[in-house]
Amino acid sequence: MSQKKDDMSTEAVGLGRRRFLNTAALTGLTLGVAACNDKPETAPAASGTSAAAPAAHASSATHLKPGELDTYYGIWSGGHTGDMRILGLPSGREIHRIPCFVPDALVGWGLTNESKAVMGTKPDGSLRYTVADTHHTHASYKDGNYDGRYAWINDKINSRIARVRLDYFVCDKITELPNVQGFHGIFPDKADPVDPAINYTTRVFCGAEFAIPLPNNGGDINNPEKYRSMFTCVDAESMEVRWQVLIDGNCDLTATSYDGKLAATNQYNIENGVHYEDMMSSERDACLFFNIARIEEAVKAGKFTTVGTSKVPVVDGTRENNKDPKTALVAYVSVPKNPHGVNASPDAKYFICAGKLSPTATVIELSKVLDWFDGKLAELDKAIVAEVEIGLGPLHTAFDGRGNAYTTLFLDSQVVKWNVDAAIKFHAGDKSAKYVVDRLDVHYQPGHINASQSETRMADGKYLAVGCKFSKDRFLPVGPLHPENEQIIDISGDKMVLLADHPVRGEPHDFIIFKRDLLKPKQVYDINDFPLAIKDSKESGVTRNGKKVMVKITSQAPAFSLREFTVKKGDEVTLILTNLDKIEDLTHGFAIPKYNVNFIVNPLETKSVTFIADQPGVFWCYCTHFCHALHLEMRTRMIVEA
Ligand code: RUQ
Ligand code: CUA
Ligand code: CA
Repeated sequence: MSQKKDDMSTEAVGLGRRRFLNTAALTGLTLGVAACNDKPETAPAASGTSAAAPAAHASSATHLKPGELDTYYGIWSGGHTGDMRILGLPSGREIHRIPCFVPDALVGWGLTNESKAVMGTKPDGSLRYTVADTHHTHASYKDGNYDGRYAWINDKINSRIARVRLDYFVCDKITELPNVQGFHGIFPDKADPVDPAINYTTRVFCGAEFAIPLPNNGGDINNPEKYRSMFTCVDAESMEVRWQVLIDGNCDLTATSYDGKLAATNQYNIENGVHYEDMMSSERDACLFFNIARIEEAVKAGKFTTVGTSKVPVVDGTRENNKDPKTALVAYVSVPKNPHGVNASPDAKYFICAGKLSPTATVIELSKVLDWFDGKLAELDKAIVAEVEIGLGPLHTAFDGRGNAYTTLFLDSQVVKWNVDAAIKFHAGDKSAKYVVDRLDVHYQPGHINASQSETRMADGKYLAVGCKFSKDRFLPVGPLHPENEQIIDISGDKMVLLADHPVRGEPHDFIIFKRDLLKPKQVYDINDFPLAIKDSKESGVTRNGKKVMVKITSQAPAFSLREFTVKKGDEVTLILTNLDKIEDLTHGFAIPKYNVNFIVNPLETKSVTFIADQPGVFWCYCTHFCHALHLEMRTRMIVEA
């Protein structure tokens, strides 16, 4: 075991390239679990890699004393639970979950009229979708750092993008992207490509992984060569879709440059294959670079089409029509077959593509891509300044701000720390350049990785979090479904030090970590933010308009403003509840037995629900959220007359 790792721990990976590609393709089929089956049963041996024993100072960092606060926020995607999660780091404690795409029983997300309006409903008022698959989450920028306004998260299943307000930690908008399926990569821009005054996020880019017939309305089903995928730009403020780019191949992960000029997507299906085998036939795939200024000029000049019933401008980014660098909207840089993550280095110079099926990382220099667009670089692939072997199954890369990259190796179950400058030197011919700095076993099969402030100009190289897809033996067994294992690693020294394991409910993918002072959350709402707010408890009561009945109630611990209210069987009841308590942490709930209603109202928040009073009788509506010594007494009687 240690011998094998030793072999891997130098640049001269002893594995024949061809043999690797063959086995990797096979292992890919079985999710590469074979690679972790040969691990010892017990905790990992440390030979050949960083010591697994935590350093004293470091381990105390993750064990906060009671009442001590974390120094970093983490924003985590929840995977197919469809939510966003907020963690404190370095402790790794989960502090909050923000429902976005799927209903949530704690807050009444998907039940209240306000949340349904965000989520989207069918003509009959029911939710359009109740499943989602969130993968990637990133936050808004200013001056190359997070500005605390928004975070975005994708839903791969239904091609939706959700925005979360980071002042209240709530989802406030969801947009469904037209003309695409399998929306996967997402990244906000960090500046405007043209106007230097706009040094903050105004666009969010979305890559679609699956190619479909365009329009997808029953035609071309049997013409896979006509299936296409698109790269989409969403307006960060309005959340409307601004434009789309038709491409060859597909989109996987997305990255953006600090100057706002370039966005990129990795592409594993250059082959435009419809079947699994077809997607792996080419030795090289691509990383696509989008020239944002040119695309927006083309849209302005009317050089676009539309697809089906969608009004969104679609520009042509296909290979055939983007050969001339001077007019190209898209540049197809080649990268080894079936790559995965693409990540922007905090020095703003490079995008790094992880090889996945290839044991390599590819370093692409952004200024050279811009040179190509300017006609100053004859051969686009000359923008590749390094392509080096780092280990088996590279997926995603994080940075420490000191020139080092940290890439997850899915098949090796390791994180490899490597130096970008040294890799560039090695690639340029200096075979004495030692670019692999360190390796650390993780448990097991890591996917995403991120370091504190890694996706900003202020990468601080303190902590690394690794999302391990398999936890196997790391936690008490709880039946067939294992939690995932999020591991926290100290990267402040030369050697990586594993600090802690955390079980997490499936299935987080991506996450970001940033200093806590970048956020200024509000803990009490502004009552004026809610059009339906009942500002005075004296406005409470029942008003009727034919069969439509409006019930206005306020809450103030430990009582609701109405002790009872009466409606008639068959009424369409809209109940509005404002929480007039303005004290931090004083949340109330409102449940109606037999009516499938329960939601919470935070301080000075207003919510409403609408239902048909179809069952006559007495229904004790009660507060579900512990608020007061008399919390149990906090109720009101709904009388439904037959
Ligand atoms: S992908 S494990 Cu959905 Cu983020 Cu790479
Ligand atoms: Cu109000 Cu419990
Ligand atoms: Ca491929």
